[in-house]
Amino acid sequence: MMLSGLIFLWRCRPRESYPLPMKPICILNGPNLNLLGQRQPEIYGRETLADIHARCEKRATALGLAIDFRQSNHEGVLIDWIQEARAKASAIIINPAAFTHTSVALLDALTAAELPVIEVHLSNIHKREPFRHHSYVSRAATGVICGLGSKGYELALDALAERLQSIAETRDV
Ligand code: CA2
Repeated sequence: MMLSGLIFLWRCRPRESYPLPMKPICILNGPNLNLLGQRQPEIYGRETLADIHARCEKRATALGLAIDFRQSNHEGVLIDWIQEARAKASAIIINPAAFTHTSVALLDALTAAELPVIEVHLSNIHKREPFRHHSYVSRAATGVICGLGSKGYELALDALAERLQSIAETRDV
């Protein structure tokens, strides 16, 4: 087919069926979450972080999204990854673990990222010790999911898929 024919077909394509390639969703996990499945199963369940990663990959693929799944025990590393996400990701899902309750630095990094952010906790932090009831990170979060175990990560992906779709549509009109 002539080049002009191809250009004509490209210009006539229905917009909805050719979504723009989207940047990945950055999924960050904080300190000690690498120990999941090994201790405290009564609180955090029996799944390992690798199991949760696999569930997220599966859900993201079904939703037509890409993910970048990471874990660190170091606050500064998480902050570097959030700063990197500002340019390289379309949204952030974060389980900040214990930094949830201590870190203004993570809050500042998430605020500066100017991306949709979903905060996820495996356990219901409001049903636990009083020091876990407050989250610094929530001030920067679009939404917060807690108490639903690893299902919370999948629900966060569902919510972001819808949100990113509507952001893309608004930009298209
Ligand atoms: O419920 C959550 O997802 C938490 O973010 C988990 C954090 C906790 O500090 C937050 O208050 C709530 C703890 C993650 C540590 O996970 C472990 C897993 C197995 C063994 C020890 C720790």
